[in-house]
Order: sequence, then C-alpha cells, then structure tokens
Amino acid sequence: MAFWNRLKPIEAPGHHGLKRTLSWPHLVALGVGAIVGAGIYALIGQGAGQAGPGIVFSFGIAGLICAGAALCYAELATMMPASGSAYTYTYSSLGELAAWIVGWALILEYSVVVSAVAVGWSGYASGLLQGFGIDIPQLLPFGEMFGHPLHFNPLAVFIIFAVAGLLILGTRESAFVNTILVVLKIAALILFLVIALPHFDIARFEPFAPFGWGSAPQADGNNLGIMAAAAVMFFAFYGFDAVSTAAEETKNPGRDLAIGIIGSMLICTLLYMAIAAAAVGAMDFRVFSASGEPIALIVRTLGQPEAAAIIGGVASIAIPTVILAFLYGQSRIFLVMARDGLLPRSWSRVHSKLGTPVMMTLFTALVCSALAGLLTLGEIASLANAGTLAAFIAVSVALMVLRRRDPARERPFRAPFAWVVAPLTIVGCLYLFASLSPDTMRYFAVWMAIGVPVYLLWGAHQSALAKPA
Ligand code: ALA
Repeated sequence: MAFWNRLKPIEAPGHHGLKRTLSWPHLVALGVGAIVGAGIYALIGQGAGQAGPGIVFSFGIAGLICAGAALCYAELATMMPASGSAYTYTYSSLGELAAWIVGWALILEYSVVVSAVAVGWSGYASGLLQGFGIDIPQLLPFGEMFGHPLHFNPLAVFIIFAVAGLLILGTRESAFVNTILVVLKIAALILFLVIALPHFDIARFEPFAPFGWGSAPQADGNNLGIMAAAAVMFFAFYGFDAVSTAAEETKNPGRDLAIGIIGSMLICTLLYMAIAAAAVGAMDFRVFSASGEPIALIVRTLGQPEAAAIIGGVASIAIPTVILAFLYGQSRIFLVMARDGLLPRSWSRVHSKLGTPVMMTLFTALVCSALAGLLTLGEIASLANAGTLAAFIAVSVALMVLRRRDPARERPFRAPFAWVVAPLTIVGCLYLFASLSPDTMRYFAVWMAIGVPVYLLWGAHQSALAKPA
C-alpha cells in the first residue's frame, strides 16, 4: 500500500506494559495542571499589551476555538483510547504521512512548551531564591553558534529533570503531587480575583480595542490587535490534549476521558475570562503589560505585598505541573511513534519494574533542557501555538472523516453538533494561525521542511505497516 494511504486500524489497544492507574479526578487535575501555567500567570501581560482591554475578548475567542477542539478530542479519545492523541487519530483517519506531520508538530509543541514554561519558571524561582539570599543566575553564557549566543539555564534544567524523575517513578505518584499543586495554583488565582475585583472600574475598558480588532504586523516583528493577542493567548488554553495522551493508563476511558478533557477546559475558560476582566478593571493595562509577573504586580500595586508574595511563591511551586503534563505527553508521543516504527523502535521500551518509559523520558528531558538554554521566552509561546493549531486542525478533520467512514463504530462520547463544531474549529484555528507573527510562521515552516524528508527517507520505510505481518 502506498505510504500516504496507510491507515492504522482502530482497535482496542493491546497491553503494552503501561499500568492502568488513572480515573477522572486524576485526569481533570492533569488537564488543569497542564492548562493553567505560564499563559495566565505571565503571558497575560504581553496579551494585554497587544490587545488593550479587548484581551477579555481575545481570551473568549481562543477559549471558544479550544472548546470546539476539546469536543473533537473527547470523541476521538474515547473512541480510540490509545496513547498518542492527535497523532493516533490522524493515523487512523488521514493516513501515515498526515500522521507523521501531526506527530512532528506535536513533538515541536510539547518540547517548546516544556522549555518555555521551564524558562518562565526559572525567572520566578531565581527571584524567590534571591529573597533567601541565594543567587543563581537565570542564564550562564558559554559561547555562541552561528552568531547566536548559547546559554545554560541551571534552574530550568533542574526543574525539567526533577519533573522527569517524578514521571519515571510512576504516574500515580506524580498525579498525586500534581493534584495538590493544581489546587494551590487555582487558589492563588482566586486570591487574585478577591483582591482585584473590589478595585474594578469600568472606565478602564475605554477604548476597548485601542490597537484594532485584527492582527496588524509591526516593525519590531510583533503583531498588535485583539486577534494578535488571541493567537498568543491561545497558549494559555491548551493542555487538555495532554489528558488524551493518558488514555492507555486510564481505568475507564469512555467516561473518564470525556469528563477529564471537557471539565478541565470549561473550568479554565471561565477562570481566565474572569482574571482578564479583573486585571484590566483594576489597573491600566499599560502598567502591567511589560511585567514578567503581572498577576503579582497588580496585587502588590493594590497595596497587598503579602498576597503578592504568596501568588509569586505559588506560581514558583505550581507552574511545574504544566511541565509535568507536557513532559508526560511528549514521552508518550515518542513512545507511540516508535512503536509504530516511525521513530527508532528501541525508543518504545518500557522499564520492566517501574512500568514507565525511563529512557524516553530522560531523552525528552535532555532535549527540552538544551532548548531552555538556547531560546528566549518571546517567540516560544507563538511557536508552540503553531504546532498545536496544526494538531487541532487535524483532529477536527479526523473527526469528520471517521464519522463518514465508520459511522457504526461505538463512540462512548459523541461531540454535539459535530458537523458545525468541527468545521468552525478548523476555520478558527486557521484564523489564529494567520494572526501569528510572520517570524513564527517562518520557524514553523522550517520545522516542517525538516520533518517531511525525515519521514520520506526513513519512517516511510521503517513503518510497522510497511512490513509484512
Ligand atoms: N497552557 C499552558 C500554560 O499556560 C501551556 O502554561
């Protein structure tokens, strides 16, 4: 069969050594843990600077598009509860070449998110340690390559390997720690709401869209406008897809995955819109837009330094839950792609006693650590967004293809109004992609220009589906 036509059969997955230890509360915690992070704690400042008070609207648009994608994910995740998320759904519906492209985009998304959040965390952690008289610089320079300065980010490397250690010890233990941190993270945001809302002044919403409603490129490489901010703040929403990568470790996938994905999405959308409205209502957006810790800054400026310290401390302790979810997702994507023969098969080995992919997790941590020292935060979120948008589009297309091709298959969760929701999600994702900065699109094109030849020269021949049974 021609490689582009190879479809992975939809079967209940065999037992591959991963333990089934998770149920829906773990998954909601995993979802919220993956969603709430650097986006709402840090990027909201940049988003407000791009959109003005209209940032509330940007959050609404990005949330709506993610909700559509979440519905598509939930149907496919419960229909084929196999690890691999968008990559696996694409493989079973659109064929191997499309699946490789989605897998390649997911590798970019997950690695870049892990690195970006670790770099963001290192800023908070460095500040926190300084308060205790411990001075660990965020970046240690060590030469350059092609005129690009190289750095080592000791704190980012530390947090990535600490989280990798938790994952290696086993999903249940790391999910338990994750749940406690998720509660802390949400509590700090609610504390922010309680402090900011009494200072709400509707006059601060005038003018609502000082930079327009669209996405206008600027000379400095940034885009301004409500859609420009939506394309960046999209970063704050995703992570629910990390839940679907846990499918093979879920006790009752039909019920647990649907609750996990949609529940975590809903909680975060409502919370973000409330936070954005409270932030803009409490302080002129120009004051907090340049801050690396906008949420803490607003609270401090409102005369609550102790609360600001608590919020900063919680961010330092809890933001690693995002790293946990994405590092987990990344090692599982590698695992599934290796099992399918599209990446070296030795990568799919699961440790005999721990039941986790030890070597793969360590390799992923190493790559993410290197990226954390090489890249700065600025464009990273946008680059991760480009990879994620590609995956969301593929999932929406996969949903429609499978509804048509395999209508009788059991679907424990059916996305409501699928023929409206899926096309609208695709249009929304394309619009967000078009609203990214030109540089981001170029970087994404380069990543894809590397990935497709890798598949054609290697994966297409090594694929499990290319070998006789
Ligand atoms: N949604 C995740 C965050 O905001 C990626 O950190």
